[in-house]
Amino acid sequence: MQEQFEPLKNDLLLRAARGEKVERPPIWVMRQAGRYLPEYHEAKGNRDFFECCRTPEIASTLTIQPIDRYEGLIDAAIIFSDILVIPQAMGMKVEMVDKKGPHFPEPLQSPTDGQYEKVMAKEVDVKAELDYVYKAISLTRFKLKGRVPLIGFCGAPWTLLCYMVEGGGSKFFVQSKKWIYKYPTESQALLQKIAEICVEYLALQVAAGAQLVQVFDSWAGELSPSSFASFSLPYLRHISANLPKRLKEMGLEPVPMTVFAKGAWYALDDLCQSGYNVVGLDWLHDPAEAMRIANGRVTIQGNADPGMLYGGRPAITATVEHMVQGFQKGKQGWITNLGHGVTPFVDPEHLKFFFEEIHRLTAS
Ligand code: 1CP
Repeated sequence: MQEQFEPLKNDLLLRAARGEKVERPPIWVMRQAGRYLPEYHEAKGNRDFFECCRTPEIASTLTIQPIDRYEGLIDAAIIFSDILVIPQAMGMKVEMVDKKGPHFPEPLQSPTDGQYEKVMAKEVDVKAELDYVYKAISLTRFKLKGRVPLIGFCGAPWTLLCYMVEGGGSKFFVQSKKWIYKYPTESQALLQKIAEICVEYLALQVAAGAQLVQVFDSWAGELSPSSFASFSLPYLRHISANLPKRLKEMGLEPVPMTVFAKGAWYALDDLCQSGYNVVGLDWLHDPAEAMRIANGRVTIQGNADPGMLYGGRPAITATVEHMVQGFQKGKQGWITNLGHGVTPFVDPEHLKFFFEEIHRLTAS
């Protein structure tokens, strides 16, 4: 499969992820494809969000839009998809409601509600159910012609459990907390099942052409340090321990792996030895302090507050200066990113200025 693609012209991201010395830190941002871009709305039209994910031609177009717009400024593409395709593959219905976000009409209510038993009993054919993602990845690799590497991803077990029991985004996480505190054993069985699907799903993304994979634990910060240790970390570790084994079985080389556990500042030390090459950070961390804790064990990815993009040029320059200084100019061990995804109302020109400032301030 891999031979059919043009050789990579820019491998900065992969080298930095492996901890090698680099000329400058690589740059990309989470949610770089999406609602803040006028060309996204134009290409999407009034198509349903998941229909875009399921149509390789559209998914690849949306993936490449930021690479074209920010030509020469960013160093990676991330496949246009969503973390909620795994619950869909597990047999749950998920809709994307315009301006509101994801909605599960039938969330898991309790271990005896019938839905849970159905989800646990279903043997998921990860290859067949998510075939459209692999096709989108291969088509995108083909269309990228080696300009930048392509990142594959999945949601972390804990974050996916939250959506499956809450039925969508949440403010108080009532159901998620009910599940882990009232039904810990059944929660762990579900987390394990999701983790196994994640391994197979990421392996098949790599087989299709993904060159680095990221696991998004967007709701890690809702857990306490001890509940993170019971309900998130073991499953993140399951993925990092088993993905390389699965790739080997498939006759494939390992790829760098990134974990992004948003809000889990208390777990940085543990995350630095959780089997991932890269640890993504949100903006609750001070860059210099995070580098001190990481102490060369992993590459750090992050971590500007996406909100500073609303502050205009002076705010962007000040944020980049602080970050570049804390991450020691990023000649080793730093991938530049925001601390979370680009938000919908960001001016694409401000994001461009953010990229330009990183280039300017890391040039030596
Ligand atoms: O450019 C990219 O980053 C690639 C595409 C991508 C990724 C990596 C999308 C497209 N979604 C995701 C991951 C994702 N999806 C996460 C993890 C990252 C994060 O924390 O931001 C999460 C939590 C989701 C769930 C989700 N999907 C939400 C959040 C809802 C909530 O609970 O607050 C929303 C709004 C979506 C829809 C979505 N996914 C992606 C896009 C472009 C959109 C917006 C769709 C639209 O309205 O047009």
